[in-house]
Amino acid sequence: MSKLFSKPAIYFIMGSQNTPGRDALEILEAALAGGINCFQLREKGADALTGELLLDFAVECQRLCCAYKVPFIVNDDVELAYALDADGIHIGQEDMEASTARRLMGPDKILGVSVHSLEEAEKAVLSGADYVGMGPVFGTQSKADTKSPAGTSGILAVKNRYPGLPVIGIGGIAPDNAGQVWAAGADGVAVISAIVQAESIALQIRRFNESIKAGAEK
Ligand code: TPS
Repeated sequence: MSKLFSKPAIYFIMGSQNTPGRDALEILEAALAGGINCFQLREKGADALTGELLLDFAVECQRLCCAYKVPFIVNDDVELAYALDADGIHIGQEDMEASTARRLMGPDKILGVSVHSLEEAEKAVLSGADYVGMGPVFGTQSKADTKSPAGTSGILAVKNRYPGLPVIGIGGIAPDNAGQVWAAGADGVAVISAIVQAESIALQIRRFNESIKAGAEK
């Protein structure tokens, strides 16, 4: 795989719980066709798929990502990521130790870690993280146990300490505020609701791409 996040990334995150009454695979395909460059499968909460249903859904997501040559990353579930030979795993602070995930997945898989501070980013780097997801930058409805919005200062601090570490901003990011995230030096924006809930996913991703240029001019 080419270097991770070598160009600004529109990193889409979704689970079936984010698309009630709609076809999640159709939404993923629209996002892939629209130009996302990373995907994370995040099945969470009371309605999350489990067992065979989860496996079948995950296989379909992976197949679509593969067709569009977009990395397929699994949130939290190392067993699933390993079974599918996914491209990577994303670990939160309340999940398995990132260093354990690194050991179980091997040296060649992508390891991402959610962080809220420079200290957590330092620990993630020592655990072998390839990138960190930093947030919530803005207020988010998509995560139940989330911390209060931190703005872009954490991204600035982590990029200052680790210029070569890819930092992905997350939490309430939409095309109209993404410019601030790019301006702070983020390598990507990770997004659930602003993509899932968009009337036109293609148009929304185009707007995200336009925000990259707007951010650079700030
Ligand atoms: C790359 N996380 C922090 S805020 C949030 C999530 C899932 C909700 C965003 O939804 N970084 C990465 N992956 C993760 N899973 C997290 C952090 C954890 P919305 O865009 O609707 O505000």
